[in-house]
Amino acid sequence: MADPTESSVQQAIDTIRTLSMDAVQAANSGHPGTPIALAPAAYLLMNEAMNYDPAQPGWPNRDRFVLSCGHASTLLYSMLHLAGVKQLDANGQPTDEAAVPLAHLRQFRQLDSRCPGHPEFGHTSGVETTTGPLGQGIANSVGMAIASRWLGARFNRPGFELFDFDAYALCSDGDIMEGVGAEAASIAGHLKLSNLCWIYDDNKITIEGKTSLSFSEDVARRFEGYGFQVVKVDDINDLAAMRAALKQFRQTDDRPTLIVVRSVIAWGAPNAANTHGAHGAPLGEDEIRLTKAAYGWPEDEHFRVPDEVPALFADGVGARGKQAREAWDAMLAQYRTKHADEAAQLDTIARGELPEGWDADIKEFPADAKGIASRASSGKVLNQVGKNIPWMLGGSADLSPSNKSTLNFDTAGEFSAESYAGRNFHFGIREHAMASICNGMALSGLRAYGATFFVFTDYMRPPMRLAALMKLPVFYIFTHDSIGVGEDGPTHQPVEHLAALRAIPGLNVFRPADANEVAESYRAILRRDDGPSAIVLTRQNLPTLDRTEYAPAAGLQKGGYVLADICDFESDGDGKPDVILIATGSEVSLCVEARQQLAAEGIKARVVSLPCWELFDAQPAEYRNSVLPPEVTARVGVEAGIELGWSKYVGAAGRFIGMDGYGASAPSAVLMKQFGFTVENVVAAAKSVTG
Ligand SMILES: Cc1ncc(C[n+]2csc(CCOP(=O)(O)OP(=O)(O)O)c2C)c(N)n1
Ligand SMILES: [Mg+2]
Repeated sequence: MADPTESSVQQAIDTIRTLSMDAVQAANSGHPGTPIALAPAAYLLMNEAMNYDPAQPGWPNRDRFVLSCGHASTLLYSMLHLAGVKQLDANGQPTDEAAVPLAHLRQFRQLDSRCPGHPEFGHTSGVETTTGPLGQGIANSVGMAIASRWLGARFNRPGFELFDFDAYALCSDGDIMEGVGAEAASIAGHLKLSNLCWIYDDNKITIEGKTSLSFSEDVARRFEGYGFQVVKVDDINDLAAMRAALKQFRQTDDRPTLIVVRSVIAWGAPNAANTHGAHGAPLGEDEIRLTKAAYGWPEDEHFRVPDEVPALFADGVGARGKQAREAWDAMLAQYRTKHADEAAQLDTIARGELPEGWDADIKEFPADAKGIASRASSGKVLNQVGKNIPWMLGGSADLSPSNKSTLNFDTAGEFSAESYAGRNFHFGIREHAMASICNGMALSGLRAYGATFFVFTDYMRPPMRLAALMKLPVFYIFTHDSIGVGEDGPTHQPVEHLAALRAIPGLNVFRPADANEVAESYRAILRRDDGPSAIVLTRQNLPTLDRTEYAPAAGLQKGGYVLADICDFESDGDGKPDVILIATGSEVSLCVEARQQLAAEGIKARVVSLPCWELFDAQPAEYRNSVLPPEVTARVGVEAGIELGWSKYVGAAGRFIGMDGYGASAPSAVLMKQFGFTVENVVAAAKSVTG
């Protein structure tokens, strides 16, 4: 194809601009100014720079485009429409249907449109990640760049460059101001991710007005300090300068690139340009007419797509991407014959499955009254499964010795700028970016995990929520789960955190009672392919229950199960318990002991272990009622956390033993006693509810 003329490029850019303003106007809601301003960058990326096949937006080695400033969503939708990106089916296979038909763009922000207010992964093919919360997209893109490097290091062979994709992100002042962006940039620079390119829209405008209200740092120097190459472009409409900047990125192989580009929000709109009003309100029909006139566009036409524009994309990214993807397919076919095992692994990754027999090495923990901290049993199980799942990888925010989150078998290795094949990550003290990076890795097919102290989940809540929203099978290892932390005191003792995580729809939260429940938790977590999970673990030892005496730990798969029943009383009465003791994690063994004491006094207690509320609540009513018979209203709930949420299990007639304030600095055993987590207290509560 001959190089397109500058006028045809300009026409394509103006089509993106006008589609974006028309969509916002039709919705009477949205953000027109930034899509208008950034249209040249989006055009050049998609149609000239990226290795991307619109017919196969799931192609594993495609370059990624992340719109981190998700409010500019119409920019992405217009581009996906014009490039002719196809929608993928539920199995990730391309269909003939457009991902963004014009009819959907006309229905921007309306129910069931493929063009929701902010881009949603899984809803619209071509949307690489859900964005809107500023800072998340750029942090995700670091995870994608990492995934590219890791896949390359693990799977490429001489003559087979299967993975070398780049990750591009468009970002705004908000992305650059948010702390998570700084954390992510810091680690990206450290890891020398030269396949990462952020284009920062330095438009000097945010919602409240000029950035001078709150932002005066030298962004370029900051990023140079992180180890980025920084390229400045004075005007986003200077296409030659933009092309040169993108070329400079591609030619740099030792560090990531930040392109700082000046733009004018709502460029070309005679009254709205360069005003903060253009950020989040429709331009209005009159201003749209004036703006279209300024572009030399028919003023009264809406959603106009000149025939030449889709053709330009078809000749550009369409042709280039098809060729690249077909060459890649051919390479993969060859690779299959030479590296069959690796190819089979890639197929398994693509299907979102795990290798056959991945859990075969999980060993049962023998009964042990002294027991083992659940963080320690977790470390063992993590390694037993990790060995068998080559693409399970992750690390801690500088707490791996405490979190027991290291993969310590020979082939695991450490991920660093010098070795991208390693599976142990050092995220540094950056919990927020850690979880966002895990999302980016998961979006690239990897089974990523992050670890820290449970109390610091507050630092990583936004990306956990997004993992749940995007249905990503990321998992989190959280240790030091309660006042059982002991001497570190209330700053390090989670209290409301279980309730806070359970409040996130789609996040499965596991708090296993002993080592065998830990093992079962990993089974449940890794088997899940449609959402994130957290495992919440103790610092202190927990007895390993004798499963010949108590119910098998496999009961965990249903979220909750009868651990110890009233069998001692079988000959006596109606077979129903007098009282049900319900607990999670470290408090389960208290209930087990309390049951024995109650039995000595002729009170029939059932113990229910309830390690995962989300799984339990998803069981049929019949099962739930068999565990917690509605007619047995004498119930005691025990958990070293706040009561929020427990009423649905303990009911109005029940009692809850938990925390209603912060802990204190003292040895763990002292605190457990001080705050009422004793067998006596459980026994007394049980008696009080049985009246
Ligand atoms: C974490 C987060 N905080 C706040 C917002 C609400 N919000 C949306 S855009 C924006 C700032 C707009 O300024 P900028 O990022 O420079 O985007 P521009 O208007 O230049 O496109 C804010 C505060 C958000 N989306 N995410
Ligand atoms: Mg801005």
